[in-house]
Amino acid sequence: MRLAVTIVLLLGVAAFCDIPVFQDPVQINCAGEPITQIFGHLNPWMGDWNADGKPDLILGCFVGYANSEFANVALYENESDTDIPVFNTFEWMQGDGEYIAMEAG
Ligand SMILES: [Ca+2]
Repeated sequence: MRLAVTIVLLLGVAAFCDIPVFQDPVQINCAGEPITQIFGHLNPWMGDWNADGKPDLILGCFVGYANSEFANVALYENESDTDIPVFNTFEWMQGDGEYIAMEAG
């Protein structure tokens, strides 16, 4: 009896849960090389930063190369005219002439 109740409960829970379905992972490259960082903790966001109609990659980095004591934000402008983004360069984002930075750690 206990087993039957457990099975019914599990089936009931499963009926109301949306199980996420993901596509296969895709490696993102810049100039043909994988976008990586030694310390990891990358925080990507896609948005049209320069308002050209193409989504750009904005990447929060745990430790930036612009200033190793702070986390920085890298901007990869999308150069593609198709639905598949192409990134060939990046720059550390700045505001008022200073690198955008947050304390890391
Ligand atoms: Ca854009």
